[in-house]
Amino acid sequence: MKFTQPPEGEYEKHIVPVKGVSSLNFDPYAAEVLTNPYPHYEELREAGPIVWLERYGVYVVSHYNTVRDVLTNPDVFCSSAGVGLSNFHTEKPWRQPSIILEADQPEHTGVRAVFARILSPRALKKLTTTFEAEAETMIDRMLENGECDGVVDLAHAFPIKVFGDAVGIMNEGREHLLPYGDMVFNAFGPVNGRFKECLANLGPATEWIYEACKRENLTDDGFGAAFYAAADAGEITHEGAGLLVRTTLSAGLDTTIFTMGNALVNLGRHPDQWAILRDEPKRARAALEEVLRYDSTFHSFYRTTTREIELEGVKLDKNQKVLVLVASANRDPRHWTEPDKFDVTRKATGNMGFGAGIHGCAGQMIARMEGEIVLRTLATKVETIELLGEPSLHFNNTVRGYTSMPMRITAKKH
Ligand code: OVV
Repeated sequence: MKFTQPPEGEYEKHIVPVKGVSSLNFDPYAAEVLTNPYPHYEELREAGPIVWLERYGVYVVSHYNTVRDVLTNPDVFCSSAGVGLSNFHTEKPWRQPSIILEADQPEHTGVRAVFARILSPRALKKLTTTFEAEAETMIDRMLENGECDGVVDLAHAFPIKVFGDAVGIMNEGREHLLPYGDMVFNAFGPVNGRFKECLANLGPATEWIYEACKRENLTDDGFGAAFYAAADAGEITHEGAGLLVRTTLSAGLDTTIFTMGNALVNLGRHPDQWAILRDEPKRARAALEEVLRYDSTFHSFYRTTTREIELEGVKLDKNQKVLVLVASANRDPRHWTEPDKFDVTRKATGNMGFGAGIHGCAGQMIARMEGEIVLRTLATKVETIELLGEPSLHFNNTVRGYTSMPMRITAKKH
């Protein structure tokens, strides 16, 4: 594998390309920023709707409206140059590009339609009872023990089991899913120490994923089989079907796992908000939406300009990378009232945790379904959640979540 980005510490200082735009030495990937990014995002928003990041030679947009404008204008802000810092038009991608994430119209359109049909609400409906039964089993087991790890026993275990089964992958080797996803999400950022360490520890995960995506290794009733059936029908190629299985395994685990962990941490830290949900479990969907807004799992990705364009009064060159900070948009006081308040009763829909526009998360229906079922089942069965010590934060260039969260839970008395 060959990487064309300069190694850490050797980034040249990029000169501000135009007058009238703030230029900062800010590093959105610094460990200190990832530990608590929100005060940094506020500073960034205060510096302007579009800011030049000297260290990486990219613009960053952090205001709600600007983020939405960029995401909903895919003809100018494209995805085919990759949605990470690396520019696929000039640099070799670390893996074969995704045919849905890293593609533009018109090629993207048909692929997206096939993917959307296979993961449509109608197709998901028949999974509801299985997902609910699994959530109940896992939460009952946690209640029996009292002391448990919210991430390991639930946030991690649940998607690995139910989403893995829904795609139809083999049971053996599922421990490779998370490290692979960690690599995928680190690779949207710079080739920094975090990226290199992740790659060095990846082991056989990439090869395992490659095997898991093959038709002969999939069950005949999952999403994976459905992608291959679409290939048989001539809607996509057979290679494309395998790549769509890879998409589900790249995008569908770390994200949902971290989101459920973030939900548990934030509900554990805000007992008043937990009480509101516990007293009315039907609030689960709205509470999940507030978690996605308040502590977004996906923090950032990039777009690349296809031509010269003026954005917020700044003239951007063609082939310019723009960092789109969705987690900052979700805290922008220009859009939200008291954005730094975790409030499960607020109307958090319209948050950009799943992106926006034609590339908005294609798995958001199943992601919401998993999250809602887990939160509703918790709210139905659990009385108190007590965090035992600090949860362990996981550091990744793109996604935010926890690897461990010791807690004590008690059962509701009926
Ligand atoms: C949204 C997302 C994240 C990571 C990977 C992919 C998609 C993919 O299509 O492979």
